[in-house]
Amino acid sequence: MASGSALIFDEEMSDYKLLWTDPVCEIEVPERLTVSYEALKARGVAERCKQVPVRLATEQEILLAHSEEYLEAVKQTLKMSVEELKAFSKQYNDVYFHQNIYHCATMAVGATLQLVDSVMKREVRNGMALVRPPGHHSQRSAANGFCVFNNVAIAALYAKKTYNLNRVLIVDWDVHHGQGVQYCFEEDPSVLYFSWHRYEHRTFWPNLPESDYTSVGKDKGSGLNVNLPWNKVGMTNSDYLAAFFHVLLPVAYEFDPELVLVSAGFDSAIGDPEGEMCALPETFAHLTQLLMPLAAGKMCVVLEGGYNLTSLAQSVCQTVQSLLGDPAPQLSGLTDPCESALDSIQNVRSSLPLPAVLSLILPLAYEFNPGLVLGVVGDSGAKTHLAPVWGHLTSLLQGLAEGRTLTLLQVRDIYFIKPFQNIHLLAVTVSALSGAPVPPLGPLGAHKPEDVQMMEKERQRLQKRWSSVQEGWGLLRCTGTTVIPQFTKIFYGAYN
Ligand code: Q6P
Ligand code: ZN
Repeated sequence: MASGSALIFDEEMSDYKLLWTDPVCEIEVPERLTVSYEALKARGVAERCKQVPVRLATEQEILLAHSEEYLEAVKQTLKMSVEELKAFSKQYNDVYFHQNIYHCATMAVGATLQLVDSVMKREVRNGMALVRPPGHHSQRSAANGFCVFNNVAIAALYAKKTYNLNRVLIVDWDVHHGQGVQYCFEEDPSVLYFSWHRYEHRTFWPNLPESDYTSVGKDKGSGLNVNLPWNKVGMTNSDYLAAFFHVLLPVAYEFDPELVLVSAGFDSAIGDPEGEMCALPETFAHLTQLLMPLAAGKMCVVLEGGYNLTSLAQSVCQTVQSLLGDPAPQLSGLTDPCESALDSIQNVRSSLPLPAVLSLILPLAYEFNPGLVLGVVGDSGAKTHLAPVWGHLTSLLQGLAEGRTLTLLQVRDIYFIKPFQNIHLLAVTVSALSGAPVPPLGPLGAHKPEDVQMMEKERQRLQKRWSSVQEGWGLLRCTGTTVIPQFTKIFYGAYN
């Protein structure tokens, strides 16, 4: 079984910078990379990772997502004078070029592909690539928003091609919309793209109508592009977790990815001048952990934005520590999301067919903020097909109580009554408790109406006490909502 986390970084990617005055571009500095790496070293995190060398991407790899004309144009920049670089940059929006950026951009793609290879060949379970320039705004024939080549889009195309993958999930938690990634996969049914982003009703950069929740993908890719626009600044831990519980995790579980790629921008963290959001670095430990049960743990995290050097470095450390399996710090004071976040979440939920079950137990548990998680599995939970579900719940609940989880298997007789079922359950639960990857749940079938009704009854019962499952947006309000049947079974056991 794959274990360990890769860390991919090379100081060479800090060898380019803005050469003229430009207030928009001045925040994208070489120190972004060096402070992140230094923080990982200072906390002893870097040395716990498998340090994988970078490489340069081949032209063929870059051409997976870009046109030949564009590649040739970018290549010319290595011979340009400062004046020529300035003029070249002007063709595009919010991006600057430097004689060394072509080299760094090629290395950023190569570093990302090294990470994909390490994870797909099971040399490590997961990992992070610290790269510059970032990628998610870059398009087939255009640089944009500090991005030259689209690292994560190329990684998804490369992974699909090299490892014959049918389902890749891209989670873009950068505070800007990765429109370049959206354009690349809009019609592709094999890539699910999720992005949240500062939008403020289209008044925030890049001011695109297609960044709104109404862009759900086209043709065969319909339903596989998920945009969650934030229409106010100041979003908090609670808002981010609510977005995961009520939007991303349900769709991601239904999609059942074979690989998870994260466009990890930390300009969505507190103190960032671009994002102006309020989520703490510790929240990224939880976001990372909540994605780890997917794809049997195969997760590649790739740096995008993040312009407050303190907040960036702390957030990077939190993310890598979660990848390594460290318990996530407790988040206190979680409540229901703010009005504006709720509105965005409702909007995106009603524009997509959504399964809903995780939306009950996770918000409740996070709001309660327990000091210990006690799981009890009875005989009814011991059915063979439910064992992986317990594994997933066990993993997802490990974000609570700093990972202090205790599971009680209450089966009548573990060896003599249905020994296979019980031992299977035991094996999956123990492996989840020890932080090992859980087997994917596989395709999820349709729900039964009585299960949906039962869930809604539970929510109504619970809403009197818990603000995180209030009427109006809990599970079942949107039409077309489906419930993951395997999870529903567990809730019968859990609440009755
Ligand atoms: C922001 C450009 C915004 C002007 C509004 C991974 C990194 C990024 C780039 C943001 C470019 N100007 N104040 O790309 O998404 O953080
Ligand atoms: Zn950004």
